[in-house]
Amino acid sequence: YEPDTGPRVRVNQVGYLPGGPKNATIVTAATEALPWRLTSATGAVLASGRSTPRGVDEASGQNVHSVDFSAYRTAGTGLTLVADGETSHPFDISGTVYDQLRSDSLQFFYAQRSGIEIDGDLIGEEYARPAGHLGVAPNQGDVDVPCQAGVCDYRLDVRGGWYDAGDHGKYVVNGGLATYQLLNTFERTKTAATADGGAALGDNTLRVPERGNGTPDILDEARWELEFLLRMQVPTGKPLAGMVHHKIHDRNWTGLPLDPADDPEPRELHPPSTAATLNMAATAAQCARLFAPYDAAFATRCGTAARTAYAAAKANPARYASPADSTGGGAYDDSVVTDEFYWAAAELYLTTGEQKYLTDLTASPHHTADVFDARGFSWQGVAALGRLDLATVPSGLPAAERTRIRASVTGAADEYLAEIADQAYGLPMPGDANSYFWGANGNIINNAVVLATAFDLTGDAKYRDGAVQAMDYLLGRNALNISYVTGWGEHHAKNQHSRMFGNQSDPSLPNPPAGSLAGGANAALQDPFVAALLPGCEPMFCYVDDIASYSTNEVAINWNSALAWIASFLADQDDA
Ligand code: 9MR
Repeated sequence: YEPDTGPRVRVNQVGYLPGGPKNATIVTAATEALPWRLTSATGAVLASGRSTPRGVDEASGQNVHSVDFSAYRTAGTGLTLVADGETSHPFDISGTVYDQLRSDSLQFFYAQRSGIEIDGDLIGEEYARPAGHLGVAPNQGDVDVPCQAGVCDYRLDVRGGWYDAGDHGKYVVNGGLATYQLLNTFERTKTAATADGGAALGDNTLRVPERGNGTPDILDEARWELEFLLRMQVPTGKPLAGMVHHKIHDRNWTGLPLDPADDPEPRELHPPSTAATLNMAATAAQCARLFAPYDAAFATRCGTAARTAYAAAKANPARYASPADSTGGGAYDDSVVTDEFYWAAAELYLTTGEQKYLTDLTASPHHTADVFDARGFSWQGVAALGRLDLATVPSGLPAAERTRIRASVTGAADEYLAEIADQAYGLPMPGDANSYFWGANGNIINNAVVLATAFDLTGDAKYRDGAVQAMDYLLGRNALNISYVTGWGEHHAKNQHSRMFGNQSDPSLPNPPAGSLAGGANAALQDPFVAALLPGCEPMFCYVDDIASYSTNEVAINWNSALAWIASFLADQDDA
């Protein structure tokens, strides 16, 4: 199998910010510097220079050169980069390249909503669908859901929330990360200079049914999941009261395609877990402080739930979801929860200012540890979430502590910058196969989030420029010459694995909406389709835009939440 990788000059197919970095990669046999030229839509030469030979790139196995045309800063559309007899895909230079990506990436969450009719007037008629999983036949959930055998003797109403990904499961652990990132995208507008007070994320900025209700739409979207997370809590008077069920999903795996409203499988609650309980505690604590100005009663409900969940987790610190529990839904197992404790204590401290949470926070092994992994934070490793919020959200932390915490963010960002400089494709991850795993596109963005936060803290443009380079990789500057975001770039992913979208499985279905991110190259080839198609692939080539490949090409809330965060940050960079 030979993928069609198009022109050998690789660019960010969407575009570059006028004052930002402008980098490209040439795949070539040449070992000496090559001349390049930047051309306008009419063929005029706008800039020219010589490439830098980089040798063989570890992640792709290709001999490559890099091109830096950052010095050219004039806006334009339909530009191309020409080198070695090849013309790149066209791109723009514009201060608004990312503006629409902010709303497109957030729109994905509305498309993933469970328990509500999806309104075609808001999202496009092709995406309209009836409410799923409200207990209307043939659905069997999610308003009166029993537990798996032997897990509990009660039933819960756990309607709502977002479908996790291409399946119809709803997992508290992963929902927690996505909710954090949406809430944090909003919270950033309160502290970041370039966010201009958050007007772009206010009410009436997204196509959601709640628009115009006086609450910022991104909070309305996050609330759809928060209400679900709160419903997953074990009721008072029951065993493990205050803990949170790990997940709810179908008893058996279903096939593609399947409209949520047509899913006939029994739905079941899986055992409460410490990780899920702390994910709810952390995000409910964020909810309590962010909703206070808009809906005091909801903020109070969140605050109470966060406190009771945290206390329950402390009383039950080692209830782990089983790695074997992956029939009908993903396992999302995690047997190290010290990071979840740290994150939840941080959020509760930031919300309440109470000493007991500060005590737990400072006693955590993560408080002084390096929490920023070279390969990004994820649903399983969440200490960075607490650290980023401690660095950015105003609190009563002593000044020296705050300084130390902020220095840990910029220190990690410096390491990601060094990695970017090392990579011929400019991504902030090491070049070996270990960086290409299931959902790594989300982790790549999460490293960009750390870079962007370092920029917010310091105003030093090198950090913003690092975040931009990470996006270059996702939007086309890569070995496959593909943009991993549907609808964005000349050649983009559009056949992501999903039961709800995808005309590869049913010609009457639309592909995922614009702004949907694919999981990305995964050298472990963890689905039968890529295992058969791509044996021996170089890491950056271990991806295919086919609906069958769930381990490289699925949509998911945790990677789209990363995309929404960074798109919102980049849309704010008007001066770059
Ligand atoms: O993103 C998850 C990845 O980190 C795991 O390695 C993988 C296998 O357990 O599962 C991924 O999450 C999937 C989940 O299990 C079920 N819904 C779809 C998720 C995205 O592919």
